[in-house]
Amino acid sequence: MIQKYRYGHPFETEAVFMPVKETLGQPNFLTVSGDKALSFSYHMSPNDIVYGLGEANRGINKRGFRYKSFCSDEPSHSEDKESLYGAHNFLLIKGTITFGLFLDYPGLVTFDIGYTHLNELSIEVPDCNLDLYIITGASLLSIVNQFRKLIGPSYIPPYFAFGFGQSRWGYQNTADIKAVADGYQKHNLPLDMIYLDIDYMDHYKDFTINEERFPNFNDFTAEMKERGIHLIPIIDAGVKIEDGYSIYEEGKASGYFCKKEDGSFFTAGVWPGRTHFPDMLNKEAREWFGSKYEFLTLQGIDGFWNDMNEPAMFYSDEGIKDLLSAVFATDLSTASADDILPIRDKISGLSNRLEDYKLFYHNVNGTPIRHDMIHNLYGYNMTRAAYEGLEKIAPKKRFLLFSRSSYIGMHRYGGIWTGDNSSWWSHLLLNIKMMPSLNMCGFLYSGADLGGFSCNATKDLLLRFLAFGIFTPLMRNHSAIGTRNQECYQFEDCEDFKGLLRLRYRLIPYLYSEFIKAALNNTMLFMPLGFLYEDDPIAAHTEDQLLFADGLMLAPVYEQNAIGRHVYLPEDMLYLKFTSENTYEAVPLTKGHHYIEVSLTEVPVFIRKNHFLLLADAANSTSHIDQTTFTLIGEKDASGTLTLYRDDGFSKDYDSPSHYTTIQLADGSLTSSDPALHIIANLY
Ligand code: MIG
Repeated sequence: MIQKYRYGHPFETEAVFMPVKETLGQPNFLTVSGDKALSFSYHMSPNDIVYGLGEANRGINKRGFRYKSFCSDEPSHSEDKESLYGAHNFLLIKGTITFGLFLDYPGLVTFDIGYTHLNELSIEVPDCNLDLYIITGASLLSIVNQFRKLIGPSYIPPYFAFGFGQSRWGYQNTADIKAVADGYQKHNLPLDMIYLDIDYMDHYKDFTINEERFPNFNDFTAEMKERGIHLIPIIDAGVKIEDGYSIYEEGKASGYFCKKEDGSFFTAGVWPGRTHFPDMLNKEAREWFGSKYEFLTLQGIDGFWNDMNEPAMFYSDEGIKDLLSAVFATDLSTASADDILPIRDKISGLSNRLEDYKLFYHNVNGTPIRHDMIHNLYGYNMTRAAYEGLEKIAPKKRFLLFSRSSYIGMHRYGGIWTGDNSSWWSHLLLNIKMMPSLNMCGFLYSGADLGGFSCNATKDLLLRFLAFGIFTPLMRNHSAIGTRNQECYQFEDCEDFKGLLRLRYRLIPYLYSEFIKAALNNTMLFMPLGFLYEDDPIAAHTEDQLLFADGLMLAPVYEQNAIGRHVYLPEDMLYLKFTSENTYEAVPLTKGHHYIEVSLTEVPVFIRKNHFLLLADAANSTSHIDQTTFTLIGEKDASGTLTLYRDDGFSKDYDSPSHYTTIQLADGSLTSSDPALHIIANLY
């Protein structure tokens, strides 16, 4: 059951897809106080678990910290950080009372989850206009399912987007891109996508190509596609101020950029230098910006990543003026550290200043809305602009699209990647912990920068990152300029990567099928163990193992120099250890605690009772995966059904019954509803 409580006159965020009727009175379970600002509190029992918050720092259980929903370009995801790029105000409390809570408010929200007081949950909003939804149900899964129906169906990418992608900030020209394709192909390592970071553009201008470094881009795209590689360019939020640049000129002439109170356009410094921010909350401006993606689709591009859309800014005109006046007011001959340090702070505080977010306005159906009040909707609406634009450009075709910043509701338009992590072991663990929270909020197509974005990756870290990444729908190795080269072939004995990458490709038909079913049925791909084994306290408090789709459990190794790890099995399971793309060991294990040995090139997977894993043959490109021949792995005495979803990988007709094949195992014999399917059953 979903109850909606309305306070004041909330801004229409369009997070909610299936409107529900308002319930009058005060919400169940929570204590509400305040009138100008609202505060919601809840007393937690010591063993209550608080799930949620989507893309957020720390654990699967969010207790013991304070989080702030305020989309932030946060380049260092250290443990103390309260805000990342997304604002996903969904909590799921499991305990004395079990309920879900969604706070639909597009500005700053603070979630104090046992930070100030160990057993108090308190949510603070500096405003009195918002919608609060309370969701109850028979299980955690049912609450998530209801929430997902409320916020609408998840974005579905094309099939190729399940392949492996290589990215790096710093690829300068066609030669760099070709070298990446060569590097992978030479070593027989699969690859479907190479990402183009900001250097493909002419002076970082959106919807331009640097023709010196990327001549005949159209031909280049075609040449790469012939080699099985999709090029995926980045699009940044800020539009360069430059006379004669058509995007700037058009936006200026139509008034499509965000304005200050005096009616002039707000200026922010980002990669292109001084830019204006397209008013993504203005429907016309959104349509205009979205239509611009055609510049690239006409040249054979079929995927994009939207960046810097918190929106991030390095500085504003106002920030620079303020800094300079402080500098000029300081007499260096007499200044003490007390005079200089505030200047240093002004310099380091130039980026993403709250004061700047208060300086500009959006035109929402003719009403000016100050940016900071709806800050968390900007990236959402940039990606919506892209999705809706692409829908007009090619209505029947799916494009790959994901964003850095997001709000609840953006999952209908694209996926997200989790931004600038570091080549740290703790960030592999963070990746593992974040996936289920993202899924709760509908972000199914998501993943982290595998190997880590900042800092230098080592080969063992990348191997372990990939061993988990082979299960994340978005599987991309991405790194920052200036860091150690991180493409798989850059490491010695790079054939060590082959088994992992090719195992991913063996898994793709299964992953794709499970993904589409999760998107259409509003279920999750990654789940905390507690979602299934609700009454098992050990399972419920396990933070480093996940359930995956319908029937698997994952227990990745995430510590350096580990030769394996402890695993807790909440029930008997079949333990599979992939030792290479074609070999694996299969051992039935009993419920309880185990230590499993896992070398750097091995992948552990657990199959639940009466469930199966389906593997295709290995391939080096999604276009070469044979979708008619499979190996099914399960337990000898298992009986059950697996529904396999297949389609052409780019159309949008998900509902056709012809896409579904039922594979059934009973009493050791296998049947399928598609006679053309060849399945070998390997039962243990
Ligand atoms: O200020 O485009 O998160 O993935 O490589 C950095 C350069 C801007 C941030 C993104 C990262 C990307 C980088 N961008």
